[in-house]
Amino acid sequence: MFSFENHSTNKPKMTAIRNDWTREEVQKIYHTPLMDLIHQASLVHRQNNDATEIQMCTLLSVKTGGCSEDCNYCSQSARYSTEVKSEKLLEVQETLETAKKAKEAGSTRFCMGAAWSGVKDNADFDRILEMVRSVRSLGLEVCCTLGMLSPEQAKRLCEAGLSAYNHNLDTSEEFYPNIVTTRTYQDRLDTINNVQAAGISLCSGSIIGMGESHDVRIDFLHTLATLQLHPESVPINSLVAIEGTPLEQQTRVPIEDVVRMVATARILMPKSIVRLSAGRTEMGLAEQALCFMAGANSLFTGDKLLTTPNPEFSDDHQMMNTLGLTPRQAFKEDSQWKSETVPVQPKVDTRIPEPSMA
Ligand code: SAM
Ligand code: DTB
Ligand code: SF4
Repeated sequence: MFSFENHSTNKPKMTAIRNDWTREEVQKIYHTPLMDLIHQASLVHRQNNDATEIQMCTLLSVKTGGCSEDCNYCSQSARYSTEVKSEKLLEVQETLETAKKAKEAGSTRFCMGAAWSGVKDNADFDRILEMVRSVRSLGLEVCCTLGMLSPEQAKRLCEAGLSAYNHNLDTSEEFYPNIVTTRTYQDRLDTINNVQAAGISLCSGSIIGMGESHDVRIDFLHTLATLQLHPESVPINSLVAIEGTPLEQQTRVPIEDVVRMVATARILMPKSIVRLSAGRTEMGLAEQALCFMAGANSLFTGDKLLTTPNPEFSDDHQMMNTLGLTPRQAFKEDSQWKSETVPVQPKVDTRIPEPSMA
């Protein structure tokens, strides 16, 4: 049982990596009074990571708009009338130029996004593989987010040098059909499994502020934290309400909810990178500092996410200087997420039973 009661050493009793969290434990952590939750998450963070380091990742939308899926939050779905128009896949050279600029600005991970439901085995995929090889040759970690992937496609991306694949569960299984109807939660889990089985680090997180309850967030966190291998990174996105989408009227998610989400993720997945993701243009320095205190240790940097604005590189450098934070180097502690023993079977309970007291 997770406990905060070890006040003598001021350390939580358990910071081992666990994937057997019960829903009740997750609920208890999530509902801990906020200042205590931040404190506990901060202790877990400092016991497991260098809390002065922040990973800086830069996004580029290499294929924008025209997507066939109906994700209610997304500016790129062809089903909604938004400002984003459908474009062709970028050329390798153009992508490489943007990656070089990101590296010069201090970014160590470059993430390429495509508004696809999934990858198809065609010339566009071959071009993506070429992009992965060229960006990797710059000495950057390379991430892609291209929608659904087959085991074979995951293998090809791994061979091309992909470091991580972003595929968000976004919310709980129960709430998912309120947000997306053109694919299932199981489709998301299948791709996640294919990514990990190929030996690629998994990046998977959530969006909060889509009208979901606290229970939905707890269910989501429970699903993620009970994966057999935790995601290497966990982006926490606050909804950017996009005009023309079904979620256009959603109000901004309160900062205390973002902090609570970050802190609970940190406690449940002590060694995963927790990334403060979409929604930062609405946050000030003090708000972001609370998130770092609660265990966030990564940012999307650069003035654009995929289709929406993000703080400027220079603003983030200034914030990090003020807070005494430094950029995390590329490929640090990479190997622990590339286990060759990643299971592809359904989960089994591997806990050793407690000895009977009778
Ligand atoms: N098409 C691929 C997919 O859906 O997996 C990759 C791109 S998709 C835009 C990547 C992620 O961006 C989504 O899963 C979601 O978490 C996040 N995202 C998209 N639109 C967002 C928005 N308006 N606000 C916050 N996060 C958003
Ligand atoms: C993630 O979790 N957030 C990023 C990245 N992974 C691909 C995307 C955020 C998108 C925000 C809305 C937009 O810019 O279109
Ligand atoms: Fe398409 Fe991805 Fe946007 Fe959904 S989130 S509409 S799959 S680009």
